Amino acid sequence: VELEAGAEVTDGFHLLIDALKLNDITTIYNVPGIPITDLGRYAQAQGMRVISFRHEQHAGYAASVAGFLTKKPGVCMTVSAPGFMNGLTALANATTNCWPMILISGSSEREIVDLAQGDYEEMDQLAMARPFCKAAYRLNHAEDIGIAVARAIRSAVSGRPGGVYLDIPGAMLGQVMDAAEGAKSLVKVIDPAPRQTPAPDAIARAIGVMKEAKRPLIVIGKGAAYDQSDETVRELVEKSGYPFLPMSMAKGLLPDTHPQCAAAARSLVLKDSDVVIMLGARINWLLSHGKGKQWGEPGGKRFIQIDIDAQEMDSNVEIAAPLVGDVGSCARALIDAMESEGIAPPKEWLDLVHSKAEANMEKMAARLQNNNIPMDYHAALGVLKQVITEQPDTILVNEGANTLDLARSIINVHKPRHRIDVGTWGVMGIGMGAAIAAAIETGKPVLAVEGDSAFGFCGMEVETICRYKLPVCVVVFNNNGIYRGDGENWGGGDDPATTSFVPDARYDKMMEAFGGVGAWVTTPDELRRAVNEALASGKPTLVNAAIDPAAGKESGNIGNLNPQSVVAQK
Ligand code: OXT
Ligand code: ADP
Ligand code: MG
Repeated sequence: VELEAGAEVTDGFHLLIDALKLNDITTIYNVPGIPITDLGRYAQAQGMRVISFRHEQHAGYAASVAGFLTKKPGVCMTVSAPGFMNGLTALANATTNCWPMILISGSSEREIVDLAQGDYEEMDQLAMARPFCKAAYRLNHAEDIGIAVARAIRSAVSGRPGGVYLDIPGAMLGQVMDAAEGAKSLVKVIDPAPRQTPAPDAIARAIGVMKEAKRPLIVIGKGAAYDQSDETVRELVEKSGYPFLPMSMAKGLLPDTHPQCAAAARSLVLKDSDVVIMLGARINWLLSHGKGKQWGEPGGKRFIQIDIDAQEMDSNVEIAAPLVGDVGSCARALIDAMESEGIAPPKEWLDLVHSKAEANMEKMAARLQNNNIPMDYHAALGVLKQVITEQPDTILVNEGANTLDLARSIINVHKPRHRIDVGTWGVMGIGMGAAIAAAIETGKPVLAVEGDSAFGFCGMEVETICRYKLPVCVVVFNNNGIYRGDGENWGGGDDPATTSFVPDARYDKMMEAFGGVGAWVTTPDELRRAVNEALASGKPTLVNAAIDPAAGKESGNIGNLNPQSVVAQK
């Protein structure tokens, strides 16, 4: 580029930052190093929030969760090859969960990489990224930054959201441009995720199915939580009168205490319903693919599916009435069309669901009261349930196996997007990244309920939590292992069982090592006190809760997914 002498100039570093800021992206989840160290520094200097992590996977998870919470792409920034690959897991996880995220990674000299001449951290990152995301772009020239960032944003949030990769060869950052030309090259994305309204005939078809329903159900998924049409969803549920079943991260979109909530009658409603409205939820493994004995008589169901992605229809079972569009527009169109149709489910069905839910809740309530030492999951989760009921603004982060499955059914969620967990892949290690993003993006207190194994995947990020003084209380359910702490060593040698950890490990000391508060608790009362103190003070805290090593089940609620050897020899 020819520059006039004395002209004001800009460069790749600054154009990239300006392009993000122009599109209201104000936070970067980052791990510094060659070639993006100064990019992070300049971003901070230009008023962006740059949150530096200890490992890219957690920066990436944080970015993806920021995407889920805000409907704007969360941005993660990494160095080349190994840093890029550490971030790639999170990018793939974002795409799998339909969350918008942009992974920006520095990369090595194109000329050297393409000739495989052994550059510093050489890797063809663009090619590597492609299968793991919705779209992948490389930026070779500073004058293309505006368009590249615009494409990345639109790709991440439009249609079904997902991960986008943006490859930044280090040399591009140093390219110089005339400042005025540079400013003109930037693009502000207009209407990045246009609303998609369903066709009237598709709505009429859905109403036709609803009119014949005797035992209807609405399954609400995290696509609906993402859409943020909270009031419209509530109106659809309440005007239809249908019982609703929230998927894990859709809990709280309507409060779990809502009279139409069928969470505590899950088996019954899946088996006995005749018409099911899927609202931003895929019929995947989490719903047994819509088949099998969980779903009752084969052919006994008709599905109405609301999804932004037309390709999702008939993925596992026939969809009688596909409604392709965003949740808010589809729900609104259904509500408007329903008014004149007198849609109301038979009272016997509602009574049946209600009485099953009540019975399950009563059974559960009794189990939460116990004072066993060591604590079991129910006693400890009973305490946390009460804490969240008293402080419903707290965002709950949750991972583990038993710690996850039991917390999901025990802890009521009262507000939309106030529960973040392992998502579609059941991934361990999302907890600290999710907690950090939740605190940064919402400013609310966060309670992260973690299995001791789950915590181990991301535990070093407690330093990040302390460094940024985030109001995060981590509770580690310490049962000395994966699923259970009393695992057997089938080989009979001296090594610990494959699922066991050092017993009574003092994870609380990790938090203390970085200036946070640590507590080791063995009773429900101690747990309650420690968590309440943490939430009141807003100080980074780790409560290490001793849980009975014999209390858990193999793989929690999904033990049926474990293959069995026919050779019983151990
Ligand atoms: O109706 P019925 O009678 O059936 O009863 C249901 C509800 O009606 C009722 N219910 C209630 N009753 C009363 N009151 C209320 N309020 C209420 N609400 C509900 O309760 C039952 C159950 O209801 P639920 O929970 O809604 O339904 P269910 O049947 O469980 O739902 C099915 C699913 C599939 C939707 C649900 O189970 C689900 O969402 N599951 C997600 C499971 C998941 O993703 N698990 C995580 C992965 S497990 C495994 O892979 C692990 N690994 C391997 C690994 C992973 N994952 N990642 C990586 C990167 N590397 C390795 C590892 C290492 S887990 C793991 C670590 C585990 O150890 P930890 O130490 O961390 O954890 P601990 O186990 O605690 O030791
Ligand atoms: P859950 O795990 O809660 O069941 P899934 O992640 O399986 O939910 O499904 C979410 C679905 O929501 C995806 O199929 C996705 O295409 C869809 N989706 C995402 N955003 C929207 C939106 N704004 N409107 C409609 N559907 C959406
Ligand atoms: Mg455990």
